[in-house]
Amino acid sequence: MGDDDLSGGQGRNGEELDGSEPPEAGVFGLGDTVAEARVVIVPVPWEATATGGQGTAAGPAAIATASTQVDLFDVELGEPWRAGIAQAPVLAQLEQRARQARDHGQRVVAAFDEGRPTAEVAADVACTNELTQWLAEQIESETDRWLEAGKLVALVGGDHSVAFGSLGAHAARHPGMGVLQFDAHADLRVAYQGLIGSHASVMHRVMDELPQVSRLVSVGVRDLCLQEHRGIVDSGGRIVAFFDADIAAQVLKGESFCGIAEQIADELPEQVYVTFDIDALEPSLCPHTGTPVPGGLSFHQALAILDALCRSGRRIVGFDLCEVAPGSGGGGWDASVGARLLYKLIGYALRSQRV
Ligand SMILES: [Mn+2]
Repeated sequence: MGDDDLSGGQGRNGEELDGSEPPEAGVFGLGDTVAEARVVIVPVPWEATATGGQGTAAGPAAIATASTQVDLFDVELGEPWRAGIAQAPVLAQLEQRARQARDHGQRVVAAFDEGRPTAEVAADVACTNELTQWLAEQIESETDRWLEAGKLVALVGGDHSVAFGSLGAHAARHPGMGVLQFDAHADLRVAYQGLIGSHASVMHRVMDELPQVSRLVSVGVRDLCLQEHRGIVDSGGRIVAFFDADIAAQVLKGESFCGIAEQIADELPEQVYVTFDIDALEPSLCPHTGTPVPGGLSFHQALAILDALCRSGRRIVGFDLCEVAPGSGGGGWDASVGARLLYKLIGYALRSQRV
């Protein structure tokens, strides 16, 4: 379709255009309202406790912008967009409180980095924790509201700590659910730097405060401390880690990745929440994320795991995508990968509803 031909021809999705299509205004260029859409994206531009590079607070907006370039037809998944996908507005007060949390949080992180006594920043720790708790409650009630309305909720962060509220809402509705965590880090630290809402301790918080979560299966982990490793070993099987090094070694020896993906799926119960930290992927796919680590999953390996989950008959009850950071240069690569991964997550989650 030429630029000067606006009256007909084919749209991005290959459909014949007759001028009556809905305005391509929303996420993925769709015109769905949140009321109509089966999938509701909840954007959480929040980044209180970044310890590495910054920028993930800009993730939701960058992904939304990049999403308009994603082809709506997907060779693997067909046409997920037909279910309706819409983005909810950013929660009231969130951006203002996110700025406050970031200012307090950065003072804590700076004191830690400079080796100053944490007592010096006790007030900042308290304020950050209070704001983090406010956010978790807001996200949990907002998520619950969408679940009550029968929506499939896709939370888009923000740093990984924002997943906690969404996990809480889903766990309450699906007792016994499992969590499939894609991540370079275990995120099992206990209140990292005194911050309960640190991105580095979000899974510890989940295991500690959400007894409805029967099992956590982590994939791609390649950066963790001894205490976190002990936490996994001592969890009595409630936490299962497929370390990146082990996966890489198996693949290098010629083992089938599809077989590994099936093993990962088999560790999970019937209902699964997927929490996807983009840094699980190879850093070339997320160069501006806060804490990139060499190694990691390829894009297709991550999808193969989601595919195995669906094939096994398990159901994805909800999911999030966190730590996508567009980078200060304005390059759109991180957001482009993020938007495509988001569309795949939506597609697999929808597919898993039918089985
Ligand atoms: Mn993480």
